[in-house]
Formats: sequence, structure tokens, C-alpha cells
Amino acid sequence: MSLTHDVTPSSDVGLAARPAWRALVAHHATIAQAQLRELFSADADRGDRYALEAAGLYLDYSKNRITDQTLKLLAALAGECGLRERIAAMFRGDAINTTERRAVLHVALRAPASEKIFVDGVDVVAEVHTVLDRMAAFAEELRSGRWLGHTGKRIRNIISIGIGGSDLGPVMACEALRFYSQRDLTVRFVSNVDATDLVEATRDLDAAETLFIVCSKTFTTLETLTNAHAARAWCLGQLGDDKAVGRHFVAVSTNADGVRSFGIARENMFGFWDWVGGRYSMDSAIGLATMIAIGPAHFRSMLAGFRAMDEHFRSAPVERNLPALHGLLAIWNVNFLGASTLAVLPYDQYLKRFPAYLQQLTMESNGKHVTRDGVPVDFETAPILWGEPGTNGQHSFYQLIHQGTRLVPCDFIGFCQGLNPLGRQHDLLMSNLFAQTEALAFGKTAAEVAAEGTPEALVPHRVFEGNRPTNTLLAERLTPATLGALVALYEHSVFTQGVIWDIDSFDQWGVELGKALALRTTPELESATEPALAHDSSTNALIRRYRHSRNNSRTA
Ligand code: G6Q
Repeated sequence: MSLTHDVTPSSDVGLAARPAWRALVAHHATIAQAQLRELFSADADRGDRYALEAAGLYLDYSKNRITDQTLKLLAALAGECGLRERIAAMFRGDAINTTERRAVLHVALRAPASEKIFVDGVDVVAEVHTVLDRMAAFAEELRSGRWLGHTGKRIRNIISIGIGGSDLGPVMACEALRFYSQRDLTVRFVSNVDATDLVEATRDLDAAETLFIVCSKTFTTLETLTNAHAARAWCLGQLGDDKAVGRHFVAVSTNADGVRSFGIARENMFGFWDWVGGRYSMDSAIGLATMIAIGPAHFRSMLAGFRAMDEHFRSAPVERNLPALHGLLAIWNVNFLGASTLAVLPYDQYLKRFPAYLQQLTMESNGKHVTRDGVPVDFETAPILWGEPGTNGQHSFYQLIHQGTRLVPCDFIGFCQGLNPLGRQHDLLMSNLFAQTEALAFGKTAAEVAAEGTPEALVPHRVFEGNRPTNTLLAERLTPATLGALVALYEHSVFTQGVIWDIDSFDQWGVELGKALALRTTPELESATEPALAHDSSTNALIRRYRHSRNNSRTA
């Protein structure tokens, strides 16, 4: 079989009507059968030519199924779609989240204090730095042991309660930067409305030594408020005094009224703004747990890493622009090579939550079916993103990537220096990364397999077709700054893809329907009398079965 597809849109309006898109369709037809083996043997410098470096990250994109012409046409497409203008509009604070009529200014979260960005006449950078300074003062109080709990004990455990964009970023960052964390502080996260999450997070803790950070932009999210109330009950159950809330709960939110009615005082609330999207908020006050874990200096160095990539994205020409190029290669793989997925494979254990974080960033941002004008798209949008740290994945799903029937482009991420040197282990880790990209690109032909003396019947099983596209991202070390640059790279790559597809990457209407149906269903599950159900027959039967079991278990 051949991993060659034709999924390009056929209509002659919108994206498909753009000259560069048409040229890409024609170009694809000429190189659809191109093999990475041939492309590399025709150009001895390909590995050096198709590489870029910015903000401490080196991207080798040579193992993509592209030529100079592909890159030229992708850059032309970016020009026709107005990428440069759209980048400028984002940095200016225009309301580019059109369906929610909001500015999209996560770049302001990492702007230096000297910069000014105005939203509705207010300099948001000054506000950002005021909050950062308050966060730093609070983090230092906790880290030094000056912040005491209600009974006078030192706080040793931090539990951050939030979900989605108010959880995945700090979860990922705290894990990614664990090497830099203060080890006598335990930092945990609770997100799921499944009580198990909170119960397991608190079961071995002393409430007198535990501080909760309730993270919710809206402060109305069902899961977070349910968990926050349960946490308060747990805390007060041990400490027996309502006043304890003041020493054991702080909030991160844009909703001061909601925070106050929960019982958290204004001075214990850290604000952010509606121009910070949830999945773009790990470097706002939502990252308070991260700052407590790694300290304000490391947090600021993470912001500097973000900023370095922001500046590169804003100023570099598309052909030499790392996030733009990364995004355009995704467009090529999705829309021209027919890849419906992207595997992100970090060869660093500390990055084990990075794929989960990127899932929300990419799939919630670009998993859309209409353009900004509401016109249904006739092309594929966001690929399904997934991944696991190497080398674990090699002993699990890499089989499919090497020999399966689907095209799975991969991003490999590695570091030249490991943070925990131990014998040869880092060399072993990285040699596996390099070997995987080599095997995926160049494979092993039937002739090569047979030449090794393989019995004829086994030859087809041992053939590797190769020609699987990969990117490799290399950095010196996993530092706070590297992490910031890496996250900003993906943020801006997602932005680039959204611009090409002409979709709103900053709304998330797709999460609403399920929420609304759950609100209707909860009273039906809880009602003391048998409710009249008006769902479909499947949902009705599931609800009845659940009620039956639940009621039986209560009377047993
Ligand atoms: C992210 C989404 C979503 C959001 C959560 C939590 O971009 O908007 O994941 O972050 O629903 O929302 P709150 O922070 O308002 O609780």
C-alpha cells in the first residue's frame, strides 16, 4: 500500500480558490509519490538546509515530504491568507476572537514591563506586572514558610483546583519543571468532578498544612466549584472553624463577585482578564501553582522564553519563522498528504503531560467545522493529537506508526543534555530518538530485508516502507525558558493553522451542548420519584438502568 491520499477541497471558493492553494494541489500531484530516500540522496545538504533555530529551539524539518517548491508555495499561501496582518492584529489587541468579540492577548502575559498594549484604553501590560508581583510575593511567603495555616502550622501542600484551561497548563508545567521545584512542597491538582480525584488528592494530607488554589476564569464552572466546595468541607471538617478559609483558600479568577461569594477575600484573589483564553493561560495567574513550585525567578525565566518565541514569530519572515513553518507543515500533512493525526513524542520524562496539554491547545482551538464567517469548511481542520514520552511509546504504539496503514506525522522533542545524568542513559535515550526518525523516514526495503538472510515468507512482515514525515525539535536543556519557548511555538503554530483555515481558534462552542444536556439530566438522576424521560430510547434506557442500580445500592 502507499500512504498517498487526495483529500484536498474541490470547491472553487474560499481556501480552495486561492492561487497558492491551487498551485499546491497541482504541486502535490507531481510529488505525491516522492520518497524521502530520493529527496535526501538528491541533496546532500538537505538536513542542514531544512532546519531553523529560534529562542533556543532547533527544528529539523528535513524529514517532511517537501521540496523547495512546497515551501515556497506554503509561504505564498500564508501571504495570501494574511498571516502577517493577522499576527500584527493579535499583538495589537484587536478582537480577533470574533465569535466572542474578544482580544486574544496571551502575548501580553509575557511582555516586559516597558511595553504598552492597550485594550479599551487600559495598559494591560502594567496590570499583568501588578498581578505577577503579587503572585511572586505570595509564592515567596509560601516557599519560605512565612504563610501559616489557621492553626499556625506551615503550609506544606498546595492543591490547585481547576479544569481544562485552568488545569492542563499548570499540571504540565509543574511536571515539566519538577527538576527546578522546591521539594518540600507537595503540589497536586484536582480537576475531575469524579470525587475520586479530590478524595485521593487529600486522603494523606493534614488540612492544617494544606492550601487550595481555586482556579476558574468564570468561577461558575460546575466541576471546579463542586470540588472547591467539597474541599472547603474537607478542610473545615478537620479545622472546625469557618475563619480557616482565609488561610487555606485563594482564588485565581476574573470573577471577583463569584470569588467573594465563595468566601475568599479580595486580597486572596489573583486576577486575570477576558482577553486570556483558558488554554492560553498557563503563564497568567492560573500558573500560580507553577510559580509556587519553581519560584518567581524561574517563572519569570519561563515568561522570557515565551517572549523570545513571540518576538521571533512577530518579526521573522515566514520562510524563517519557526512557528509559522511548523504550522504550514501541519497544513501540508493534513490537507495534502491526508494525515488526520499528529503524534507528539517527547524524549524527556518531565514532558510526560506535554501531549495532553497540546491536545487541548490544538484540538479545542482548531477542531472547527466552519470558517470565521460561519461557512462550512470543505477541508480537514485540526489533526487528532496524541503522544507519550519516548522510549515508552516505542514498546507500544510505534508499530502502527512504522507499519500501519495510516500516515502519522510525528514531532520528536529531545534535549542535548539530560537533567539527571546517570551513566549512559541520556545517550541511550537520544540515540533512540534519532533512530526512530531515521527508521520512519528511510524504512527498510524488501531487498534489504532479504539480503539479511530473512526467510522469504517473513520478508513482507519485516519491510518498513518509510517515507513517514517527522519534525525533530532539539534544545540544549529542559529549562523554564525552553519550556516557555516550546509552548509559545505550539501556540503560534496553532494560530498559523487557524489563519490558513480561516477559523476562529479562540472559541470553543463545541463544549457547550454536552454541558447543557448534563444540566438537564442531573435532576433526572437525582429525582426521588421516577422522572418522565423524554430523551431518545438509548439515553432513556441508560438513565433508567443507572437509577435502578443507584437506588438499589442506597436501600441495600
Ligand atoms: C479553554 C476553555 C476551557 C476552560 C475550562 C475552565 O480554553 O475555555 O477549557 O478553561 O472550561 O473554565 P473556567 O476557568 O472558567 O473554570
